[in-house]
Amino acid sequence: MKLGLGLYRHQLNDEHFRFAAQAGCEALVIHLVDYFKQGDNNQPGDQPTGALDGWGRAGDPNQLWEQEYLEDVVRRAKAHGLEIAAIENFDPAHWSDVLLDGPRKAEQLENIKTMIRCIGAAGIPCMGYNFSIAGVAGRTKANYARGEAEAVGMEGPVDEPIADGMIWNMRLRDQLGPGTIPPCTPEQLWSRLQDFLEAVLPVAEESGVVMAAHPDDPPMPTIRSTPRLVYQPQFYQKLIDLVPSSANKLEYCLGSLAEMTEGDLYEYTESYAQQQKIGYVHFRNVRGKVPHYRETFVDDGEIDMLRILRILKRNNFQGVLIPDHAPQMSCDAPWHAGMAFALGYMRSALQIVERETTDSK
Ligand SMILES: [Mn+2]
Repeated sequence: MKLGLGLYRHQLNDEHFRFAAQAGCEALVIHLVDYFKQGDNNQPGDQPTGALDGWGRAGDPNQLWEQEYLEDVVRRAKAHGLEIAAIENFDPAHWSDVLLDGPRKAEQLENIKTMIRCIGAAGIPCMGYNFSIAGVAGRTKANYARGEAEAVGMEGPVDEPIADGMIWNMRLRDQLGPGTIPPCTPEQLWSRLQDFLEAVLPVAEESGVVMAAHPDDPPMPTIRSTPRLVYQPQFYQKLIDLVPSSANKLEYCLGSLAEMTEGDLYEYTESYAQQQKIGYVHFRNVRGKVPHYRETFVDDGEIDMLRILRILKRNNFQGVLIPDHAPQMSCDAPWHAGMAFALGYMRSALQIVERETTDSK
């Protein structure tokens, strides 16, 4: 197993690569979407939460990620001993009509295939995605974590409809509305996911890229009056079985999974790990379940993190674990301190588990 760090687009520079290397990371998961562009409600130093008008402005639908740019990031990270293990999240502008079944769907699917070929050619082995209309929405931020550290949580359902012009919690244009996005049933959304996977997975296989699906965050049956796909652990199995492929895997978010109301996290982690379906891991902890939960420091939540690592090791998981989110610590560099704390814990936990022999558990 490898220790990794997730970096936002504005952090893809030598300073942050050094920070990751100093914490003992071997890998990075990078975000190419700028969640903070024209986003007055977002602090670029932390994970985005935003308000009802979303995180910020999505990118240009016609400006695709280019192989040259990806190769440059890979090269710059490699200079610090870091591999790029995955890209996390498509730009909403790149697949808005894939999610909404809109008029540009066929064109956008072709664009996504083009980008996956570039990702593979640049030597990046995984693309993380979250197939969702509302995206990561409806959460709150307050001094929820230990020692009054600022963290993200949920304070009940959020079902205000989404204004036309928004998708995946970002704005496709400056002026939203006047109406709301068209309604969608859960069956329609599963069918859209199937179309997406059937189009993309053969190209991903050819390109040496794994597609890794994040569960819904927060894992509610609906957010903002739109259905969700993976809001209980068994729906991950449904996603795997929907389009069988060696490239169809999971962006295994322990936090979102633990926030779900059903299932035993350790049992189904064993099952998904045994099937070799875990692409990479969001290694974070939480207290409570939807619609009332709090993100916590990695050592302070309800998940037994060492037990998870032992399950992953027993099933020969060799991929990357990243902190995902961490509470902000009170100092001049709240994001860095929160991440350094999580990475230190993770490095220690990994050393403990890697040194155990199989028969000593
Ligand atoms: Mn996550």
